[in-house]
Amino acid sequence: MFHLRTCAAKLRPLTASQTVKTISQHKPAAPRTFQQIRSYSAPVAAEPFLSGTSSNYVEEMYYAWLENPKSVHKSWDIFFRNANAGAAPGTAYQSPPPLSTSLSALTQAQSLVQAQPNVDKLVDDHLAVQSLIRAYQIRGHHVAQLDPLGILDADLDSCVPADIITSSDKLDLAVFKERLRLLTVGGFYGLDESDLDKVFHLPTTTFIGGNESALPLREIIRRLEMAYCQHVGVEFMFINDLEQCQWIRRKFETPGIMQFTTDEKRTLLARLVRSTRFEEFLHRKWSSEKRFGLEGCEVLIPALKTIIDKSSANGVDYVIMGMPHRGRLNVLANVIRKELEQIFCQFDSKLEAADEGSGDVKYHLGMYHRRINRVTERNITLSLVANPSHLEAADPVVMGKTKAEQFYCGDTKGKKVMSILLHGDAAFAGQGIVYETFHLSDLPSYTTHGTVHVVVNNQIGFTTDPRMARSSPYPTDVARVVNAPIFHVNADDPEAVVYVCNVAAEWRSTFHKDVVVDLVCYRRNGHNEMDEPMFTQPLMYNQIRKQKPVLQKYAEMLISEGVVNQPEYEEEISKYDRICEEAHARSKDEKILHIKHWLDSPWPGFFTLEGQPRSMTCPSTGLNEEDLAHIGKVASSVPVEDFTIHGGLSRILKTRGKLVKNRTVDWALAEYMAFGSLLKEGIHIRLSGQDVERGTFSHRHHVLHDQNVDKRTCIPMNHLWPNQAPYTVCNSSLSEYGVLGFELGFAMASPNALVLWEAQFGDFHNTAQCIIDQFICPGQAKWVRQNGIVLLLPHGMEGMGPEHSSARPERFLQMCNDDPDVFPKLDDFDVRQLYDCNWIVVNCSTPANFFHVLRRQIHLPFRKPLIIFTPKSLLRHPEARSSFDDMLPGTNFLRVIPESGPAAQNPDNVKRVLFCTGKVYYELTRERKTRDMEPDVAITRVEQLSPFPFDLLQREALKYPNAELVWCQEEHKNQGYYDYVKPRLRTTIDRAKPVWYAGRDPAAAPATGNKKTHLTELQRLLDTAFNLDAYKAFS
Ligand SMILES: Cc1ncc(C[n+]2csc(CCOP(=O)(O)OP(=O)(O)O)c2C)c(N)n1
Ligand SMILES: [Mg+2]
Repeated sequence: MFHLRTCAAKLRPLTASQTVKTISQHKPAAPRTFQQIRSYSAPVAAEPFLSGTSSNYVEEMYYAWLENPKSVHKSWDIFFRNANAGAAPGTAYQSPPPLSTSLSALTQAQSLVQAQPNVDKLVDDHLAVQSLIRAYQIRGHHVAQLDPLGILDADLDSCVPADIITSSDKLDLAVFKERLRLLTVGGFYGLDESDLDKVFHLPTTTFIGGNESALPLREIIRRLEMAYCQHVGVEFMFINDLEQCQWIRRKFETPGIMQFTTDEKRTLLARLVRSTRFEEFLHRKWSSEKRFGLEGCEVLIPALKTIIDKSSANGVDYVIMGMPHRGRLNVLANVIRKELEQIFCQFDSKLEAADEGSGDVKYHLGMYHRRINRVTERNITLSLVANPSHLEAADPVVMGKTKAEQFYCGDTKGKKVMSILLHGDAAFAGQGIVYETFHLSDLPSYTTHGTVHVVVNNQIGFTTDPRMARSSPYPTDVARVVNAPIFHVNADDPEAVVYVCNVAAEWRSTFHKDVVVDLVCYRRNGHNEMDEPMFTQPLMYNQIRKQKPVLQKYAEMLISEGVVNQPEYEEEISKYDRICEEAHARSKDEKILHIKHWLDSPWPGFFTLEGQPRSMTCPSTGLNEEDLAHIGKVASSVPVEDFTIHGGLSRILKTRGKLVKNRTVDWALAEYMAFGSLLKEGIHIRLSGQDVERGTFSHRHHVLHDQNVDKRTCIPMNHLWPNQAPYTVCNSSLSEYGVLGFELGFAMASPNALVLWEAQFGDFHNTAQCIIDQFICPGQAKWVRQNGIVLLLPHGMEGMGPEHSSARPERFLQMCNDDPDVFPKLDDFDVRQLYDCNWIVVNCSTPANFFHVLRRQIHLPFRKPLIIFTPKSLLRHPEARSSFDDMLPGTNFLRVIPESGPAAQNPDNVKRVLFCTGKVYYELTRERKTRDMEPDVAITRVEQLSPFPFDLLQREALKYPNAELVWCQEEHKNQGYYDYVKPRLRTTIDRAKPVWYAGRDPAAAPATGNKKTHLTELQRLLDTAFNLDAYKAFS
């Protein structure tokens, strides 16, 4: 196979003007009709019927005949065959045979046709040309010159597809001829060299003709090469929508389309100056600091600015961005326009942080900025979401935030708010979250109506060569699953890059679908500025050393074109250098670092101007009787007419109705009450996760389905109050990482929404661990950004096996920031302790407490993530019910539910206090009753595990002076809550007594798969809990 890629030395940007020039040089006389195409010796005009307007008709017949000779009348068939075969003037036409045609007349006509072997070739050749055009459209990108270094193939394959002819003025004619010969001999198209100057009609699926409808083959090939095999490789033919394919073809095939005005070229140069000189400035000032510079892809800055300009011109006024480390500071400085001094002072190692928390390194911080777009003179808000080092993890977060911003401004079509995601080549191909995020892109409750993805494809990931980093041809192949067009572009051709970015932005505003720009570039330095790339990529880096920076190349080109002159260019450079120097001087005045200046999602009005909560109190989260009754009524009815629900559901609603009548709630009703009341208060609620609409355990039923009308649904929660906030409940795709990230992003946009993500079973949050570890747990500490997301994690040992039992409370508790050994010095544990914590972890044992904790989440004057271990069997447990009395005004969430039975009446006689949380409480009380030990054993429920209720548990522990203290859990000893609770409980009593353990033994798996073993284990733990001699041997 020939390797026809050109080497780097042959690379030069092909400008629109060149394109136009070369095309016009080869331009053939404009052929319109078939007789000219073939230059027949017999002008068909000599035919008596061919005159004036009839020629259009004849043309139409001819094209129809070309496609299918049988589609036209026999007389036309014969006529065209004769004409094409070179019949003498006036003889091509033969009267149609009369109906009673004699066999001899037909035979005569047929013999004339058969006598013309060229006829079949004509048809075949046209078909061959159509196939050839299609081959370029499908596979042209494989031979596009995408690598600025000229050493790697962007698709990791040096072969030229067998059905593409690569002629080129750049290529050796002999090579071209050989290739053509191979194609001919191989019989691919049946074309040969002699066909190159024949003129072919162009199908409607190409725009290479411009105003021409036919071109010589040589020109067809040349124009296809111009469109598909230069510095842009367009991957789009997998899109199964004709209009979209046509749109893209028009954008890339129309001759001369890639034209730039002088002003546009100058703007592009100025942007390249900024991008390049910014990195150079940082390098000059802090040569040994890591900054993950953009060198080798400086074109990213004009690329992003183009996308933003174009989108702004199309009506977008808010762009939310996510990006990894590479070039982040440059994007902050030159795209978002963060003050340079704020960036520079991050390099000062002596500056102290003014904010609480850990802070984060400078190339992870976010930003929010509203300004005028200089090109469109329209206001634009730009936000770059802070991100962890975990590559691509911010993708769904950006999407969620974008969705929320669209939601809050009523932008139902994504016309005003959009997202841009940046990626590295290795991460884009390697990280599964990219795929998960793509799969959210077209789901009604998750779509952001198109994201523009930009890949900084420097053809390396740290030290790993792409051939070791992915199995797909391109790093962008994942985008094909959603039919997103992918534009690969040589990043050393700034005009091609800007053109492609314009098309990408236009695509997004036209079709509201994702699109990918793959900037094929290189990395001039190592992975970071301290890294030595020659260890692992010696040849590549030898080439890189020889590579002229793109700014220099482009400046030289514009100077040679007379677009700018040398002094103007130099002045542009010194102007920006001066800006940097002045900002650097100012940065020295900064005395302190404020991470809050890097906030990506400010919540105006929610905090004081100093960023503090407006109060440190939380009102009662109770609700008046009428509202409880009203919500209960709606929850147990179908609020629309003529709507038939499933019989089983009717029974469920009836049961709900009875509960409401008895002033009681179960779990589902408690959730209804919490949601319904917050909606009345204007709080938007969004509940998302797998199968949440009905509820995995079929207890929720927030979306009713008409049994007779397909897709007719009703959400009673949206029929509660006249001016209520909207309720969104949405079944998600089967993704935890993506969807949790999305909801976290949604919750970032506003404090006035209750955003909940429910795991199907608690342990499935495993696959979203990155969002939990990198964003939810430390988000505020790293980025001074609060977030009130709620995680509902079904948890509990029900004999269902190891996989569905544990939401892994131990992991969440291990990441809580409260000190196990220090009793907090606080006047107010109710609110202040919550303010100090990194997240709240609860396990409610009653529906009322679940109701309160959801409402408290919004009524707190600040936002903290809330992790709730939710029950399974308790959803239907007859004792797991709460009275309206526990939800009325004046009631609140109970951090601890103390013993209130006989043991509490005579505390001195109590021999043991069992501390527990969640569902095991019901097993313990039943067992205690069976054993008739109510006066001997007190059972105290810890409802809020973290922050730990030191104050209340101290009270409980001291109340029973003669009792042993035991932590009882159904989980295994190395799991659950024990390790978290034990030291803290001991702190409450100054370590005066031991805290014993009653529960399952340590184990590797969360639960047994054997039902009998499960029950035996349960009985054993209950035996320990109520065997008053159990710990004697140890004390
Ligand atoms: C999830 C994850 N795994 C590994 C890393 C470590 N890491 C940081 S950058 C990098 C290479 C990334 O390559 P690429 O995506 O091509 O971006 P580039 O640095 O080339 O711009 C790696 C492996 C990480 N940050 N996150
Ligand atoms: Mg890379």
